[in-house]
Amino acid sequence: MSIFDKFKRGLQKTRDFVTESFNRIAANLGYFDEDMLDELEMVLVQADCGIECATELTDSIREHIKNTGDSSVETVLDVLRAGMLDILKDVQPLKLDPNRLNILLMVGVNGTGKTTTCGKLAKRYRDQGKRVLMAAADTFRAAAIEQIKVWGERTSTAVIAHKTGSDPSAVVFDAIDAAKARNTDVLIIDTAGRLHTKQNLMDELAKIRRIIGREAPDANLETLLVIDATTGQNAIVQANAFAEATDVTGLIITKLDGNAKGGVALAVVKETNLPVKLAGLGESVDDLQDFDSENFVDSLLPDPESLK
Ligand SMILES: Nc1nc2c(ncn2[C@@H]2O[C@H](COP(=O)(O)OP(=O)(O)OP(=O)(O)O)[C@@H](O)[C@H]2O)c(=O)[nH]1
Ligand SMILES: [Mg+2]
Repeated sequence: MSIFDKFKRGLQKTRDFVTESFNRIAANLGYFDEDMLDELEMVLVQADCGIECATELTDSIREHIKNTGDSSVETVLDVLRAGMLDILKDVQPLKLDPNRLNILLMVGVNGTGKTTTCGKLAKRYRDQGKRVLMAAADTFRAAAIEQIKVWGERTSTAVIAHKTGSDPSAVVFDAIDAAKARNTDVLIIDTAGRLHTKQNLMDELAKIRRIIGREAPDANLETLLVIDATTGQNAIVQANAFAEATDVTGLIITKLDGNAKGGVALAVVKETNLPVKLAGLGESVDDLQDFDSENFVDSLLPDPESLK
């Protein structure tokens, strides 16, 4: 399956919603008037693009219509597409540095898909022939260590783990030690889900970061905030809080396949200016893709052929 097909399959619910809305609003007319543009703005809000984004996108359509007099459905769709691509212009895929240890630190609130994404990434890099190690630095939940070990078995990746309740920074310390000894290419660190409002948990994350800075100062560190697309606009609040507490270098947006709210990627990028690096498009090990703006936008918006 091509990458475009994977995005299309994952974002089908959002695309169906947007396509139906386009057809409902502009049915039989073939053009957009002011009221219809207001409706389109609401559709974008419902697809979770965020009010700011939705306003910016529809304003640029209004501007275009004013300048050209062309309000055809095809043109509106083209301008909308260009506006979305502009918001996502700084997206960059996750790159490993081949000459040093790469550390991927996964952070985020509970249940966003951190552990699953660790497993998917381990699979990706194992398939590329890299030396991969995982660290079970979620010592908070009893089942968490077991869960990452299962992913370790599934992907033939070694997992450094301590007991439940132990200090996650100590796990990270040992994992870095092991990574150096084993000449590891990629160390993937799973951490506990934490509410961005709980200061002690955010402090724990800062401690993990200090350990990495001290023990692996030369490593290429990516702190990846995992965001669940189905949490809606709360994702923005989380992203801002995490970005403040730790130097987040990129976003991973998971569960884009989950509902018709795929637009949240636009809202989060607009609000945080952080690059989206990866997209989670399903629960299986291969359902992780480099975030690709063109594929994303083309999967979110109606296929011009499907417009009545
Ligand atoms: N549909 C879908 N489900 C996903 C995706 N990524 C993760 N999940 C599911 O989301 C649920 C939670 O995933 P975990 O990986 O355990 O999340 P976590 O962030 O590690 O959770 P905590 O450790 O409790 O904070 C699981 O049922 C996963 O299968 C995705 O991209 N799409
Ligand atoms: Mg987890």
